[in-house]
Amino acid sequence: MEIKVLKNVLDKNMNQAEQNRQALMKHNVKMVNFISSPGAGKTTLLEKTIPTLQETMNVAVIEGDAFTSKDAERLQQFNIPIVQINTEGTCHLDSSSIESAFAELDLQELDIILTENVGNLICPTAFDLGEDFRIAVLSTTEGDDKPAKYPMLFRQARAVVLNKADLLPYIDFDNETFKKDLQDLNPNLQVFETSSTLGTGLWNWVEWLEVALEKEVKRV
Ligand SMILES: Nc1nc2c(ncn2[C@@H]2O[C@H](COP(=O)(O)OP(=O)(O)OP(=O)(O)O)[C@@H](O)[C@H]2O)c(=O)[nH]1
Ligand SMILES: [Mg+2]
Repeated sequence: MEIKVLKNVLDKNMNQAEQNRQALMKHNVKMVNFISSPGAGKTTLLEKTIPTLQETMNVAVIEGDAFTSKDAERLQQFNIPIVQINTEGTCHLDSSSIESAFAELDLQELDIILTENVGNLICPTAFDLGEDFRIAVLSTTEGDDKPAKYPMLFRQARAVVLNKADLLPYIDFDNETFKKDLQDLNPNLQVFETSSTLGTGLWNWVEWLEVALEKEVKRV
């Protein structure tokens, strides 16, 4: 019985995700879904990524948080459309909340929507939002074993950003194990090493993201 209920929830989510995808394609907007544990650095990475994207594209952000609009407030400095979704304790965004966010945005005027999911390594992976691709953000302090222990996200993601690289000298993080586990899970995965606070490694990441978004345009 419970299994059936869960299946219905996921089916409903998938149907709405497909509609979201159609709406994005109609307006030629690309959407990226950023997923990580709480505090890995999604918002900080967005703070460092948006200024470059903004130079050539019309960017909007959908901020998913269980509570508060703290992250949306941090991004207000960029003068871009931001929609805050509070899930009131639920551990992930779903496709119907994204549909509601679309109603607050002028898709016609946009090129890209960056979606920051609720901080969680598991729940968001089960909910398609209609995005073009997913980015996994992992911080060094979470440990090199996280891809092996939480494989779903790393199988699905187009790229992994290993953030807080500035802390590597102070912690026990085996880069070889980390990269090998990623390779085993998903050989096509792009891996970037960044410090979003110091601003290192960001150039490669942003350049790759711009190209990946461009490819999405061609695919559509
Ligand atoms: N040392 C270091 N700290 C970082 C880095 N990136 C982010 N932080 C810090 O990590 C903390 C969490 O960063 P956020 O960007 O808020 O993380 P988040 O993933 O958006 O968090 P949630 O939205 O709550 O899931 C903040 O104190 C940041 O300053 C980094 O590259 N190096
Ligand atoms: Mg955040």
